[in-house]
Amino acid sequence: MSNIAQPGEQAVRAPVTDFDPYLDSVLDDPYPHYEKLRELAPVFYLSRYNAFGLARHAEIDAVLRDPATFCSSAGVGLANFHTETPWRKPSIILEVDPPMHARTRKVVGGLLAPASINKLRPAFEREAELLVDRLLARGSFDAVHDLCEAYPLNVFADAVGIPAEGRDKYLLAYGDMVFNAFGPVNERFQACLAKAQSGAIEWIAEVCERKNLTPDGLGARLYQAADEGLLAPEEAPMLVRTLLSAGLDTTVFTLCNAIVSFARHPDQWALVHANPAMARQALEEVLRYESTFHSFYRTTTREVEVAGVPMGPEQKVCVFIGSANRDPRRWGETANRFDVTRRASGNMAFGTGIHGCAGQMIARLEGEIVLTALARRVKSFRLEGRPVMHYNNSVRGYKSMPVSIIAA
Ligand code: OVM
Repeated sequence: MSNIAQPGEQAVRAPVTDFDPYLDSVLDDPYPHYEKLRELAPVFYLSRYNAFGLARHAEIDAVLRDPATFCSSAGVGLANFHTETPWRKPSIILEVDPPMHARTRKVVGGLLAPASINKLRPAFEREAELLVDRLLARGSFDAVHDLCEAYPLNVFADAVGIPAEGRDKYLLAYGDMVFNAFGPVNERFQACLAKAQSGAIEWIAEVCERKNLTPDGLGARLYQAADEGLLAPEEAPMLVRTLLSAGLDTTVFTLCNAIVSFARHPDQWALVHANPAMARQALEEVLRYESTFHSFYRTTTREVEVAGVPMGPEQKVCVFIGSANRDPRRWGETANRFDVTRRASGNMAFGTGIHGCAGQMIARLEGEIVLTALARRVKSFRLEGRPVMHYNNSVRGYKSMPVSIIAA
């Protein structure tokens, strides 16, 4: 830590830190680092990345609710699209500002609203039951591959309406790249891009085409919205791409974070097992305690002060939502405790404001259904080895997790 600012030309009136949020060692356990950042100041400056940083709930909330000042159209990663070329065509819902944003968001918001997605519940429940049947028969398995990946790759990809062929090979690899791209162009980004370029990017473009989608899925409904004039024809495949970018890795990792949290806190699983109706509330606490998405950026559109710190225009501001979810200023002295009885709503796992996750209800639906199916039939989880982290620049999850389960 030093207080000598290196902001390019002008001095930064915030504490400067050489903290690197993207190191493996930080991603292993970011929470002690977040605590230091929250204690350091409401606004700090990340000298390695020439970006401001926010780690407290209140300031993050304020920034995310002010899209006119903290925009998304310059990219929500470290790269500034005004000066750097993005790795793919910008998203027409994530990486845009009002008024453009309102139009695409309305279509996707409607598509993923409860009234629409509640129709998916019976199929989602049936698949969860079948999956839990198979896992109970096996007793021990890799929770990442056999449960947390298997379920969304099956039910969510079916709901979108893409072919089964290629899902396991390309879908998660593509999302891995999308979420790495919200961080710096580091070794992790480069390796992931090389991998995505050997098939996944092309495959995604192909399955987003109308002719490759089932006629009744969420993807087809985006094309119908274009037919109705709500979207330009070329916008439909872009928004199918959004569903596939944002909807897989995130739900997979959320399930991973749920399993690891319950395996490590058997008393908390006992509560959910005793009362499976708690599943949705328990999921919310998982999302708070082990946020799936950990950090992303906004870009200033003008001179502005945050907590007394002046920022110029075109400044990147990193919001550590994984830290907001552990901020004792918001959650009290028990912020670091996994407690499924807590009122965890209001957490930042899905962001907030106009860009708050459009898919959060379908994400919760999947999580709730899987946890409910497990709660009814699994008495306990045991880790049969150390879970192996999946390192990504902005999302937190695992690549393997050997577990055994005891039937109720
Ligand atoms: C998109 C997109 C991709 C990833 C995440 C996301 C968190 C949106 O392609 O629009 O929201």
